[in-house]
Amino acid sequence: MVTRNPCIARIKAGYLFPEIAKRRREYAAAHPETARPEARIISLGVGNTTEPLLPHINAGLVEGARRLGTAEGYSGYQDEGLPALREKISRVFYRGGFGIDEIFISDGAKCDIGRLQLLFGSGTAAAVQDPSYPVYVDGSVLIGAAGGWEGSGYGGIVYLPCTAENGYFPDLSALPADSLFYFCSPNNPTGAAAGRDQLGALVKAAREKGVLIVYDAAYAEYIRDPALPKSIYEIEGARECAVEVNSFSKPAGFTGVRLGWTVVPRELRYGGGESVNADWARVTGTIFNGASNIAQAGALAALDDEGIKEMRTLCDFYLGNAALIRKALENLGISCVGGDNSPYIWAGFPGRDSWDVFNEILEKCQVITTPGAGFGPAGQSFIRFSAFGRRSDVGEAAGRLSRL
Ligand code: PL4
Repeated sequence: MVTRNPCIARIKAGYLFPEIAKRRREYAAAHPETARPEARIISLGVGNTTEPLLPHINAGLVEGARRLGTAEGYSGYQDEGLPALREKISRVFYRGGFGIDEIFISDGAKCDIGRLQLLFGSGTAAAVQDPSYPVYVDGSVLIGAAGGWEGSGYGGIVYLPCTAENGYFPDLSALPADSLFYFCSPNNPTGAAAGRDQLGALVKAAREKGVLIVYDAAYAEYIRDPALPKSIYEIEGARECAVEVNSFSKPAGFTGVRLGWTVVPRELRYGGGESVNADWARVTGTIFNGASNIAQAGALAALDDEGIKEMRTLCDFYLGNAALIRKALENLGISCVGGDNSPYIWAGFPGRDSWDVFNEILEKCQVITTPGAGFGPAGQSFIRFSAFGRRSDVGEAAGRLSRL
């Protein structure tokens, strides 16, 4: 018989979001009254978009599908992505600063994070913001990432706490040399968006320590403070130390359509001088066959002037939800951050176990949330509230929070 990859035994038994879905199902089964509209369970848990696609972007998708049914418009494999889309991403998000060979179209940021981990193998230490999106840690454990870290008993990952005490920005002196650092801004789950000086310090530390930053900008379009950078490449020197993953999921509502991209600058090198860009082309060329051409047509429309306006409208809508949730929590005296440049609110319940708070909110309010401990040790005693939801549901959930 074949043997199991031993790394699989080292990841936590259940991935966070399916675990929450399971608890929701169990609660609903044990509480038949939740079938009644007034007692229905409302989710402020997983960050899943709920609003219909906006018209211009939707028309782009429809037209993309229509063209595939014509001799002139048909297209097959597109490997790294449609050149027109790569050029447009460069123009809209990076002021034309990247060539199309530096922008790789993907089926989403999460998928590329998983594939990126193949570039570095098991010998490279991985560091994460703590708390952070669980894929960075679980994916690192799956490829057997190890090194530079002792005693936590979990996977060879260095956790850099991001707490109220340090303004949700890590102590960079603890960043291990020659490691991979997953950095997400605006952060999931804390909602903290790093400032220009902070990202400047990050890039400086990465260059001094030989660290490669995997910068996850999946929520960049939620930034409303014009002083905050939306891309790591707004910082000088980042091309030599960072890749950036991004996605149409949260700004365009493409969570189900599936489309993202990764920027791998030509200047980026491993310690041995080899090109990361060339390896990424090789890896994706080998194990990825390109994103849907229909989704890419939708993304092209999203990057038209009209599409950009629609993305802003959609993000503003979810930020409106975030404001409602945050106000409801603050009215209860619960201290929160986030929700202003991000669709997540990070609420503190000092001294409490976050799964216990999750259960209490579910039982008293029939509202699903995400327990902070699922994002890392520093998430204990916190709850993440997602602002993705129908406005009527979010208003109802915010009202029910007064039962806490
Ligand atoms: C549940 C920081 C959500 N099943 O849609 P993608 O693949 O382009 O982007 C996923 C993604 C990438 N980076 C960050 C993210 O927060 C997410 C999505 N996270 C959440 O609630 O934390 C959805 C989670 C989904 C999943 O596992 O990603």
